[in-house]
Amino acid sequence: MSRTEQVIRQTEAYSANNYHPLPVVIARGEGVWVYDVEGKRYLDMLSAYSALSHGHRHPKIVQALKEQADKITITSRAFHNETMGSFLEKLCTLAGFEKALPMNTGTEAVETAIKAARKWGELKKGVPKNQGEIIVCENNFHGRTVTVISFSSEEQYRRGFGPYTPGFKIIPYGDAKALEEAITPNTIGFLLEPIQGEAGVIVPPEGYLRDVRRITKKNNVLLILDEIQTGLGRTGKLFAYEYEDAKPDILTLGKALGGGVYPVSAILSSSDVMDVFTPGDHGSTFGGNPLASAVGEAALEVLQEENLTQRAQELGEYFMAGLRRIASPKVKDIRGKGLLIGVEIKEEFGTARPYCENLMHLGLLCKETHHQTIRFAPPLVITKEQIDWALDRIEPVLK
Ligand code: IF1
Repeated sequence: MSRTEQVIRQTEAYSANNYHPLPVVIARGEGVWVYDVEGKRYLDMLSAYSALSHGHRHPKIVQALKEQADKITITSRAFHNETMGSFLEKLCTLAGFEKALPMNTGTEAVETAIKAARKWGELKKGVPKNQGEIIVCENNFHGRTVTVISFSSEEQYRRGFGPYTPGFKIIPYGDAKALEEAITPNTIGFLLEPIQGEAGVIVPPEGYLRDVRRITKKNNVLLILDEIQTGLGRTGKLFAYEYEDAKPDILTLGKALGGGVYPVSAILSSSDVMDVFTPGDHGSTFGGNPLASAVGEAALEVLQEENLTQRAQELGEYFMAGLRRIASPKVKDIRGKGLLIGVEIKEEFGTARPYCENLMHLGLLCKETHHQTIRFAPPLVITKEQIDWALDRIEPVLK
């Protein structure tokens, strides 16, 4: 039995069966490359769903992790630590927000945003107690907690997990008129992804985010943008909302904020919103810990020093053009922004999974989403030559 089969067997013997991974066991990673237990090399075109925008084990980020690990790692928020303030100042300054609240996973950031919006609705908008409503979009993905899947439109993410948290209304994505019609005096927020990742890299119509920003402002509704996947350079802008000047009232970040080495997430907002939290209202054992803060600050420094946003813009256009040049009759659509790209396979040519399996055999790792779409989201440190290397393997598989 090969090492791969041995590890997979052991994993399946003891792990809940909550994923269906490709049959590859990754043992090492460096930049855009990962190596399996047989020593085979793969180009990582998934980047852990955009948590690895800086590439695997970026030296400066690993260095920050190691140095901090030799000083102090966890303190809890019962005491101050010397790294969190510095990290949050850098984050707020870079993103242009007054305040941040650090958490660990993306879902926790989304839950924190929901709590902030609900309390703001009651204290500042004057919505009657427990009547606050948050509007969300069909095919949203914002995480896996019970409250967050309560407003998912994907049956599999909900099945068996009820009873569900009330207070959410689902409208079609990309339709500003539907938003206008859904708003009531009790609406406190509108939560959406600027580009829907898990739904299959769905880019909304031109002008949608601009309209949404105008409509929410006009109705005193908080615009809550979930940039956990699209944020921090992935789409060719620091934040995807910049394409349409749709700066939100609350921004959720995660994934790449941890530099590919540690779970780091946060919400960013104004003092007016953030001040609804008073000591003891909300928290987390690990939120804002010294390790997370040191890594988060290094991730932001590398993002700027290596112009990762600019790279995503230029290399995303280059990659998209290369994919379009393949012109495979099996491809229904190629969409995305920057280095967040989805290639949709026509249903008559089967689902995307076999294409991902074929690409794996050719040394390229990617993942299907919602059956028909192959998602390509390489680390933002990828080079043109590596994109050419990928295209040389994608072409025969798509054809
Ligand atoms: C899985 C994909 C899924 C996210 C957005 C919040 C979260 C995510 C926009 C929650 C997380 C991950 C979760 C992972 C697979 C991946 C994913 F969209 F990226 F492909 F599931 F849809 N907002 N997305 O994309 O962040 O709590 O996971 O840190 O759950 O299977 P998290």
